[in-house]
Amino acid sequence: MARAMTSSRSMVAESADRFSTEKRLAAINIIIAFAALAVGGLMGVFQVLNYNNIDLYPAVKPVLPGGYYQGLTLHGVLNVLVFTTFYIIGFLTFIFAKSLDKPLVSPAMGWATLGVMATGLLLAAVPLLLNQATVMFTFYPPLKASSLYYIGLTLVVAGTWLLLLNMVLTRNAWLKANPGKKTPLAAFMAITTMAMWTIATIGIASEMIFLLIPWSLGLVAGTDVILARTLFWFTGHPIVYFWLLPAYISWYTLVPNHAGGKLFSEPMARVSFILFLILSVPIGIHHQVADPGISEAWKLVHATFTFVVFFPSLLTFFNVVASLEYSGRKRGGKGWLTWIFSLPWGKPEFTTQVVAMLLFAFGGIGGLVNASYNLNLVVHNTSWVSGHFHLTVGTAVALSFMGITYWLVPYLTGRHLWSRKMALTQAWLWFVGMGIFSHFMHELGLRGMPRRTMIGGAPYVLDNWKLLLPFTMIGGLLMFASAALYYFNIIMTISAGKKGYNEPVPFAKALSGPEDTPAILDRFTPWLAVAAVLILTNYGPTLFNLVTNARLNIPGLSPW
Ligand code: HAS
Ligand code: CU
Repeated sequence: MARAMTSSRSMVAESADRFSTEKRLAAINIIIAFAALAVGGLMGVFQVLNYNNIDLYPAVKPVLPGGYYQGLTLHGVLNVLVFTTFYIIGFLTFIFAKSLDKPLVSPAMGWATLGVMATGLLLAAVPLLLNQATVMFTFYPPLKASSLYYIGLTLVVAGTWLLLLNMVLTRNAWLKANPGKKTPLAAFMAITTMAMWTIATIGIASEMIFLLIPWSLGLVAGTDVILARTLFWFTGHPIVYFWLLPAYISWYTLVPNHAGGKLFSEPMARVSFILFLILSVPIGIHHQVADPGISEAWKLVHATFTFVVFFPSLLTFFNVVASLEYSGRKRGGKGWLTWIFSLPWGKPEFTTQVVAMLLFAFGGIGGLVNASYNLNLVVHNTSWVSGHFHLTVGTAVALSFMGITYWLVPYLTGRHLWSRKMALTQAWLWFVGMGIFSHFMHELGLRGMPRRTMIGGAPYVLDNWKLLLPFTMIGGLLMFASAALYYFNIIMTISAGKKGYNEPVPFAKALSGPEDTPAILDRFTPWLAVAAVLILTNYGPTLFNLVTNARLNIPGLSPW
């Protein structure tokens, strides 16, 4: 932490400007995020080696007494809870304020956000490292962790609520000073993301406060497993859009500028985000198709709505590719598809994010398979699902977040990126490594390989898995090499990058911008009302049934 604070201080070279608080907050959050990813990512390498019977866990037993499953828990928690959340809070704080051209009204609340989240992280880290919380990032009961783990994660979530409050107050002040103006696109998207997320967290907060924390403290003897899972997925599905939407903010409001062009349509971009606000939460039961205790009818309703939430991503697909085509043609590109070659492939911040998009198209299509009621029964709990989320959160999100730092770290430090070539190599290595890894994880899942299972040394490994497992290792090692290049390049940038970087935040203009945006696409209340109605109809009966029939009688298990 102390080291993080010192380097963040050096990252914020030009301190005395209007946005110094936002810049510091962005820097510290992003440092914590990437520190978490370093450890979480390393655990991934251990897993893929274990798949291939290279078992490194005995060698690290003093620090990782829980072996494979403790490593897997760290992999999930650090990568998809800590890396994502801290990065997102830092990035959104910064991009929101810069896009409004107005600092947050309460810097103190900004620091409190970080303070509460960091305290939560420290509390959760203790049992995680002591092997007292080896319950995976989904912490399904009856697996039972130390209460510090649940309390810590709850604090991380509660800290994020403060950012929404700060954003709303800041936007209100901005609207007063700018009557009749539309909220700038990136700021609008940042608030929408935080509003969606805050509604989504009602599930996990209730699960923690009413079930898991009292249970882990010994105040109640048991818990209700299905109620706990249902509250978890109330948050656990929309959390994936909480991870994705900040990447979308970059694809819409920054990447068209990196590409040398403009965003195709701002109104369409707003429609996409409003649809996410409405539709992200009331579909979480698609993670529980195989669970008992929930009626088939509601499972089908949630599956159907999942197909509807495909639509805002298809809008994004169209809008982003149209923006890229505009840029490619503006740069002299011709032909149906050959304009693609005129895009600025030598720019790391551009290429990193566009290759992330390419893999995301496949991750998205796989999502449709998951969402189909009958097909879900084939892929659920197999390594297919791990293949799916490594393309989505592991690439669309994580690789885009790296791509963003290729301009943001120079912006925050005033130093040029140390090596652009190394950055480009990093992006393509991730693309190839992840492409191989996730393809074979999908295929192994179809052949019945379970997820979240120590495959190395297992007696039931089928011959037709053995043929494919080495490819997961090749993919994993390529990603490891990519990550090593990333960290090396960023550390060299901060410590030895050429001074004198002085570019503005690269916001893109739009071909069809605020002037074409109807007022309803800059409002929140009507859409929040629609969201509330859909959540009540889609979750109301199931939750009512589970709560009224809840029996807190399942004791905890800590089998590690
Ligand atoms: Fe998912 C399971 C369904 C998206 C993450 N998902 C998971 C889990 C995770 C996860 C972590 O219905 C496992 C949770 C656990 O531990 O159990 N998912 C979907 C669907 C979508 C989807 C329908 N998932 C995501 C995203 C994630 C994510 C995004 C993280 C960020 N997922 C499911 C289901 C399950 C599930 C079931 C449960 C499975 C089970 O049984 O356990 C959709 O939202 C996807 C829409 C995406 C698209 C792609 C659009 C493409 C774009 C890029 C275009 C640009 C290009 C560039 C191609 C339609 C926007 C062109 C370039 C040029 C040069 C021209
Ligand atoms: Cu989901």
